Amino acid sequence: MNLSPLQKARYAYAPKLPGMLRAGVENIGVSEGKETNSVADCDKIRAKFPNTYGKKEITFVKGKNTAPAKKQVVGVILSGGQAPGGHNVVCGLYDALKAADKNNVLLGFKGGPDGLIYDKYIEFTDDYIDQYRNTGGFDIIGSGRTKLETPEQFAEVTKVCAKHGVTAIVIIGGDDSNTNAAVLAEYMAANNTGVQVIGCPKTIDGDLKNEDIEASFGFDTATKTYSELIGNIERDANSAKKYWHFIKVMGRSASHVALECALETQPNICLIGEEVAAKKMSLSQIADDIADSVAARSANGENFGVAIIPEGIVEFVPEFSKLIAEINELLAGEKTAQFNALPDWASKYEFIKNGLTAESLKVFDILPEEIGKQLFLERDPHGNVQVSLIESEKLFALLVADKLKARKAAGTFNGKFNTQHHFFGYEGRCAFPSNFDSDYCYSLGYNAFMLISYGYNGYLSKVSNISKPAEEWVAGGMPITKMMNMERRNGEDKPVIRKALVELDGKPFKYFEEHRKQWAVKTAFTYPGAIQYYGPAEVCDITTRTLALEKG
Ligand code: FBP
Repeated sequence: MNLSPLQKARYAYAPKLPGMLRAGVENIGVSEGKETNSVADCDKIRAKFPNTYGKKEITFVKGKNTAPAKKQVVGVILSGGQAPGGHNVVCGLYDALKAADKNNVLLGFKGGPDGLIYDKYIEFTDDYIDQYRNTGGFDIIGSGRTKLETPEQFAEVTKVCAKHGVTAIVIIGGDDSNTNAAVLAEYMAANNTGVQVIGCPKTIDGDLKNEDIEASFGFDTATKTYSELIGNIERDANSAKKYWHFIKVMGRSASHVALECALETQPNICLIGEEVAAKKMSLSQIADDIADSVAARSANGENFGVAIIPEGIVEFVPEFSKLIAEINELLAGEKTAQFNALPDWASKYEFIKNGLTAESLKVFDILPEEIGKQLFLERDPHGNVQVSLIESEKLFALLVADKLKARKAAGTFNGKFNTQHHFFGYEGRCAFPSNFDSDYCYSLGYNAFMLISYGYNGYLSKVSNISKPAEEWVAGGMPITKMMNMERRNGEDKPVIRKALVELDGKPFKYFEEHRKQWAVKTAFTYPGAIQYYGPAEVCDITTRTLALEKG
């Protein structure tokens, strides 16, 4: 393999563990805290998880390791979208497991949950693991989005575990994957398989967090990567002074990524989906707000700017999500083929016009034609519009252009509005993990093994106090059921980990809200630059503005 100088250097990086995990596995004791309850719907969650509900919170401490001696064969999977640091979770898990006993085995099941169901795996060795230390990506074993949730799947997984003598499974994933980890843990306990299940909190979207999990891994590196790019664009905009840049960033169901990038770069505009939903804003209102910023800046002679748009924004606009729901109905089942067979856009438009309510047709008619067509082109395997594929960065640029045209005609706008569009998502998901994510992920993996060795089941590996230097981090575990509540999913009430949306009364949003009026008019850009891996800790090891503000 050809290695870049940075890759060679990163192989040699020694991730920092929390203080209490530094003395070696034989010197890690455990302290059990209070019994736990789920965040809501306690009775219903308890009824669904009779074997794993209400367990105690765990903190590791410096002291004698009292875990029973046992040979461990651990299986690990990566689940869902890539997030920087996933490799280090596996490396931390491997190192702890081998430090406890050289005969312990780590199996990597390939391609996500499918690997566990269809028994596709590799056994990790030192040589194999060493190629992936402190690197981005999930290519060590691959990932997948199969949901591990049915009794049939669990039965297959149980067979695979029995075949290899697997004692524990580690699931590295987001809120849905860890919900499934909790269900699998309960199944394993109810069926006396002896297999433990431990989760690790992953997702660049940042929406797997709560009072116990301060951040999901990958959010730090991904947002730093996007912020570097946004800062570079801001500097270009401020140099050329001729374009408004509309930048969509990943983050499907929550706007944490957009908010963090805005805190890092101080753009003129940043939309926050949760606010749009709370204020029931319409597309037209949002476009008007952006047009106000364009006009105010133009009046100051600044015909340029930067707007950040979260990927999931359209789903937060009430009138738009209603339109999408109606389109999904309109094209359900056979009707897609009927629609596709229509010869031209005019006849397709007629079909649409007859199928939508007057209210939704009005919204559809506001959309630029190319975006309107996108709603009918891209369907997911369940026949739904793939909202994340809608080019919302273009949508808002076009809607703003329309507003400004009208203002020009009315004599209230006299400036220029030329746009560029960008989408930053995949650019950040496999970046070399920052020092923070390298350390945090390695710690999560190491800690996951400690939970296994002490016999815990249905826990999420928890490393907290992470806005402080790693020495002060606190390692432990939290029953996943503590993070759960009942939610309506596909027409059924299901126990799920509560997804963390941007809190409009939280400190990160409040800070943004206090400053955004000024940023909308003045050029107040900040340029974070590239992630630094070597140098002073205050440059290289600091984590996100979101976490800094949340932790005060
Ligand atoms: P996870 O929730 O699985 O971590 O993935 C998040 C994400 O990166 C989103 O930001 C994005 O919408 C999605 O994955 C894209 O995934 P895919 O490329 O599989 O469509």
